[in-house]
Amino acid sequence: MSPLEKAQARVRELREQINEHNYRYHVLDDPEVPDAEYDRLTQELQALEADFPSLVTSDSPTQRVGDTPLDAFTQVKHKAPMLSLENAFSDQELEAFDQRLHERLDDVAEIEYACEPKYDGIAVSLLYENGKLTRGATRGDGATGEDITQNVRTINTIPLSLRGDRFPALLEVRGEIYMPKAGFEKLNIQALSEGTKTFANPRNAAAGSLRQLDPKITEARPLIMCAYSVGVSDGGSLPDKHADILQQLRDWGFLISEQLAVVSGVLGCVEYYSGIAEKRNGLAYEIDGVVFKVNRLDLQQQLGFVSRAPRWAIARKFPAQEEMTVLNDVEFQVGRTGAITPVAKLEPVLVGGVTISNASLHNKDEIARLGVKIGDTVIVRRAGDVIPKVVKVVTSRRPEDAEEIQFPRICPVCPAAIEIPEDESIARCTAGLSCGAQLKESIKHFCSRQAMDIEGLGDKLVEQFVDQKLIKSVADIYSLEAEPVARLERLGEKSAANLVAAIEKSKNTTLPRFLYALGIREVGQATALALANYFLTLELLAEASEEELQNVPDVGPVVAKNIVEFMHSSNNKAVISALLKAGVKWPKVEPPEVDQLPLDGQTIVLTGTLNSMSRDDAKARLVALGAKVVGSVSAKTDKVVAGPGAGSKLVKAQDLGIEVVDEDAFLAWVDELEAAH
Ligand code: I6G
Repeated sequence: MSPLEKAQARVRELREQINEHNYRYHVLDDPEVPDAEYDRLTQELQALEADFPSLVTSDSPTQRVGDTPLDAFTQVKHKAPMLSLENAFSDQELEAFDQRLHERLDDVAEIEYACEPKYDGIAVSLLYENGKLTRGATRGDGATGEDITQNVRTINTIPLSLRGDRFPALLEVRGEIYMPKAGFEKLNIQALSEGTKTFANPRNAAAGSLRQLDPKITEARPLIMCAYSVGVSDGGSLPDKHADILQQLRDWGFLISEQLAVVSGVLGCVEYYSGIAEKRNGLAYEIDGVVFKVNRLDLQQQLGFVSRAPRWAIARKFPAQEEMTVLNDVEFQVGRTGAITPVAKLEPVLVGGVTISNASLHNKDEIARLGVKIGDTVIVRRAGDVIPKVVKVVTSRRPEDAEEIQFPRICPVCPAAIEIPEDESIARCTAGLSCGAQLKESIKHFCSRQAMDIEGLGDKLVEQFVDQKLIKSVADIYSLEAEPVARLERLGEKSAANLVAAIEKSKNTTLPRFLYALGIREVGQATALALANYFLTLELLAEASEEELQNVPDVGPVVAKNIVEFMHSSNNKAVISALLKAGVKWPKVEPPEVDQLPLDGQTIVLTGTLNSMSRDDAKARLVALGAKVVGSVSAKTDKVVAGPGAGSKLVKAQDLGIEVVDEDAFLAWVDELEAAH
């Protein structure tokens, strides 16, 4: 064998192996070899192709990314129109659809439906000629789309050549290209840190990634294609049921939905819809509904089409997660530590089945990033359990009299001034507990589950007690009596008695809980625990100097200063002494055993929104592992967990070279630590 023949044989072998590994990894989700082996095979193939350029073919796995950016996308006419789907927004509309089909198919007792999630992405058409990918196009207007061949080639779930050999000579595969939620979040975090444009949702991110003239940019984006039908096929045969065609596509190398199911009758469809609706938040990708298709192709043919949609398919849509509304005003809320949060007051709008009239605007930076003004039409998004968010301004609808959002100079609740510390984006009221809002929030914090844990003394009740001047400081909680409480709050005798009993019970606490409940700035649960373990008594802690405090693990100069200021304030001294006098007590603190927790000594910042859990829960898990969770990024921060909406903290972390992880990486990390501990 000549060297060229030898190379040719090896190249063929390597391509087969690489394609097979790629298929197992991306389509079957069942990789057989570690990534390192895959990389070695690819490198060997690259080297051989470099030595023997005549062996390079366009479907080689090394040829996914082209070198030359396009000047513009060209228009392509689809071989068969890409239709749209009829929508159903209720079970009744779905039943009516099934009923209509029965009227046309009078000899079918119950219709079998193939069910798939409707991915929230971009519909594409992929043309295969003699098994080779020759063209990728967007749906466009259904008749004509844009040629995005260079870009679709970079997507690993799109085979450059079909597997096996029993495929039609001409095959047009259709599907949806989408960006998984995790990839979208990572992309936005990166964009924030680089100061480039963020995307409002994964669908826009997928669309933006596909509309790149330079395929290298598309390649760097986490895109997936899920095949959902065959548009045209010629010179070969296909199975006679839709679900079997999808299985066939899978064998040819395409990813199909892992949620594909076949059900019987409309009741089966309704059940499938509610099953997917329940799973929706936990799916790795966004979907906006489910699609039902008559499974038998002969019945599909009998049913035919109405105008631009098949009669045999319907999309049962979820309530939309994004809606347009008007920003009527911005209010400023004051938190426990005086932090001022701008809250968008929106023209009420139904989003995902819930009426939204408020959405957080986070801080000054976020307002600047959005470029939002009062009077603007905005897009609000409520995905999963996440707090509603303003994601975009529809600038084309900006009224002439749109007003700039002015941060107040005076606290919206009390007469104190507001200051914005340098290098922070957070504005604060400077009044401390004499500010009614901070008082309410600190009492709520004092009563909360992780602090004094007073069952039944929830936020609403605290607000009423403060408004009615029954409580002027946390110490007043312990002089509440059942009879006036029952009378004043119309709580009823029994609830009032229960509340007083819960207050009584909370007197037996622990020193770490008590310290945390005091609400000293930047003293979270982990710091409170570290302080208790170091000083053992409240008296010793109260007398400690800033210098001594900094001997406590993770207490830096800022926290030490906060503690000293707090303990030296005559108002706070009086409150603490009243609490002790009321009978708040805790068992003697024993010096801790030296057994270390896995995150002892680590300082972590959570920023942005988490999808799978609340920030409190994330924090509790970290604290239980020994970490200290703080609110601001500094050189002492070990790690930053950044979700969507992360702003200045993320940028600061990047500037300081601090490790930043997304929610997925965070979960994997704590899961591992918890399992090992
Ligand atoms: O837009 C679509 C999404 C998903 C579809 C579709 C689909 O199947 C799962 N199927 C058809 C036939 C069409 N649009 C026209």
